[in-house]
Amino acid sequence: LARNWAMIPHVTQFDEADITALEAHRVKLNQQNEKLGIKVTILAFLIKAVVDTLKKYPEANSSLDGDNLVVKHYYHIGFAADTPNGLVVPVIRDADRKSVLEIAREAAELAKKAREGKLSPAEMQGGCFTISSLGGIGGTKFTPIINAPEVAILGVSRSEIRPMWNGKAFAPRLMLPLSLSYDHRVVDGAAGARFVTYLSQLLSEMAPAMKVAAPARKKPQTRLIKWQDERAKRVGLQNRPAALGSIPSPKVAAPARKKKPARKSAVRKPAKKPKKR
Ligand code: CAO
Repeated sequence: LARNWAMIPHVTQFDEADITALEAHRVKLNQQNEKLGIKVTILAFLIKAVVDTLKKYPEANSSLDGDNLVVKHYYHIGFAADTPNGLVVPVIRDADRKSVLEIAREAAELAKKAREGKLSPAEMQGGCFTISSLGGIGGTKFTPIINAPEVAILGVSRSEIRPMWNGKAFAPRLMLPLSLSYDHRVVDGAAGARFVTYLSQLLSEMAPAMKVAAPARKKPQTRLIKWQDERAKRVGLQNRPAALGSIPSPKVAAPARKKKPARKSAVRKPAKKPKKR
């Protein structure tokens, strides 16, 4: 770290994300998955949001190899773990292909192994970007040191409820402090600011999006139908059940046909006999 601090021109950009909705979603998710024994902390959401931000700003997903900049198209995200033997950085590989629950489970397993000193070298190699979360300990802001050969690192401090102006009044919001340190040879100041602004927006907005896509636990079929109804509403397909695939949806299914009464014209009166003269 001392070498990185001395050799890399660091700039740290600070921001904060409104995670009020995300925190409510996290608490609910943990209640739903209590029996599975998976505890989701904000770290798992941060990893997901960082992956999406790296996709939008790929220069932060790179490394300097001499005069060459190697931009990566995979997303192995490291997270700093505090252990009795010092700092280690286990890596969640292919985080873009994993769900929040999978990431939470893997991060907890890796953190446990790290504390027990049982991480293999392979589990600490190949990272593209690192997150250093000190939120569980405390503090308001800090400047993380880049984990070379990566070119950026995200520091996360403790969230707190603060009064935020919403245009009409102050409202209590849960704010998460973020600090992005980046290698100024690779990432310009404007790009660094855009990166952390985009990340902050994603964290603020990701909870409603996840509610729709949340994996069903007890009654998957029912949830799937609900999800399809949501999708139908969004794309205006309520009246076109065929477009929703083969699973019947209670809202979009055609109502059962009633038996039609016999048509009047079917009951014919006998033709009048001509009168005898
Ligand atoms: N704000 C408020 N609370 C937070 C939080 C945040 N930003 N981040 C975590 N918490 C809470 C968690 O929800 C959890 O609360 P409960 O116990 O009530 O459920 C508690 O703090 C402890 O979380 P944790 O730290 O055990 O779990 P995590 O997934 O957030 O972090 C790990 C895991 C391994 C990153 C962390 O334990 C750790 O080692 N952090 C230190 C990293 C470090 O040393 N960085 C410095 C490197 S130099 O740049």
